[in-house]
Amino acid sequence: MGKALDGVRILDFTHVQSGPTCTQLLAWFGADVIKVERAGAGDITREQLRDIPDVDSLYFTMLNHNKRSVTIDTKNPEGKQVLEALIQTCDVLVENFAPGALDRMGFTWERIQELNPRMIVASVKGFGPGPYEDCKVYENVAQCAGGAASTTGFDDGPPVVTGAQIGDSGTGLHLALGIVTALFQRTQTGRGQRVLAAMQDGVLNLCRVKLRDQQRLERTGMMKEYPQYPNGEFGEAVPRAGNASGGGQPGWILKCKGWETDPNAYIYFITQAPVWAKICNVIGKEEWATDPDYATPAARLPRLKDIFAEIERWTMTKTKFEAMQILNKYDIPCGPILSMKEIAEEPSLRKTGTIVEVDHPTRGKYLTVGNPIKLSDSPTEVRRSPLLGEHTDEVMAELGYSPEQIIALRTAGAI
Ligand code: CAO
Repeated sequence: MGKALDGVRILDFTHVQSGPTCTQLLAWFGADVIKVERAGAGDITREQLRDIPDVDSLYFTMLNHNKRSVTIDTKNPEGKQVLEALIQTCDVLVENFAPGALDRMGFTWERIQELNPRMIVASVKGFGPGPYEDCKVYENVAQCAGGAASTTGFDDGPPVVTGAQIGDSGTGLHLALGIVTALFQRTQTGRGQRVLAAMQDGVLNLCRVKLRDQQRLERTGMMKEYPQYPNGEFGEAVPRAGNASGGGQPGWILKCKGWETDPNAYIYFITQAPVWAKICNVIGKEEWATDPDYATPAARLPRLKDIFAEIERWTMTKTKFEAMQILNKYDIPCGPILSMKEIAEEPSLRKTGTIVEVDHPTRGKYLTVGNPIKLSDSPTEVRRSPLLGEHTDEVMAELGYSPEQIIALRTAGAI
């Protein structure tokens, strides 16, 4: 079966996490992704957080599936020529170097346009134009600058970063959408264009509801669904809301049976208004369904702490899975707190290809997260990440270099 991006060639100049997330998705959709790395070293993540000596780390392998790897010294004059040949034969150049690095290599937007006017140049940077545009940025910096950290955690504690890599993987995802959109526009205009996804912007986009709340706060001085209401204090900025759920459907994380020893024996419980009577029945507080102090969402808001404490008395008598089963019967929205171990072992995620076991020549078998976006006409096959420079000769031959020229370039240190 064909793939959605069959025929699209990507010059992948990405490293670490944000850029590689993007190009991996494009590769899963069928693009030919040629990852350019520095000879001898490669993407720095190959050697970061290694669990097996001298073997590509899981950090690298899990972000670089379905790609080919070529090693080129892009600061060597002959290496630059090879890169020019690649620019002329690819549709998209994706990069997430520090600001200015591509220009310093000699590959300005103008130069790339000269070489290939159809080329789409897609970049991840920490910040867009402005006071921080020259800064190098990693995941947690973006989470802090994009509004996630100031709105995450508990009111009486410091800002907290989230385990979800919204700065890196989140921005890679934004960039991938920009690239396919630019490819689509190119079918009309015939021209390439620049695509920029700044990590601060990507995080802020995911924190959209918090900017909504900032304006609500400024208008009304409070937000009733936040745990600060009615007893705590609201300041000038959106506060940290602990585990409260927004959107007017109060929720909280509650202990389940075994919580004393299992750090993940918890459930997320939402007291959705239409099922309030059912919740009262399940937890044995039938009288709350008609008691004016509890019967309506507005009446419940100032009592949420006590209400969740009462519900927790019930959830603590059940495991999170038992509670799920019972609550689902009544359409009460809830979710178990799943550990990574539980997720890794979940058969249904294996079946859908969301968790995939991959074999690697030096590492052996490992688990990865497959393509979370499922296309019915473009199924994803997850193939192992390339070894450093594994496809240099293959790609050079495709570019028209003879075996002798390849040897000469290697001798010159260009590849
Ligand atoms: N041959 C020769 N030189 C190469 C090369 C190659 N194949 N590939 C890269 N280089 C050079 C670059 O040209 C650059 O050289 P100069 O500094 O002389 O211009 C140099 O390698 C280092 O690139 P870098 O500055 O991007 O790398 P770093 O490790 O210092 O910084 C990072 C890493 C991620 C902080 C920075 O790249 C960045 O801010 N990127 C944008 C934001 C981003 O994506 N952050 C998320 C990363 S995932 O957490």
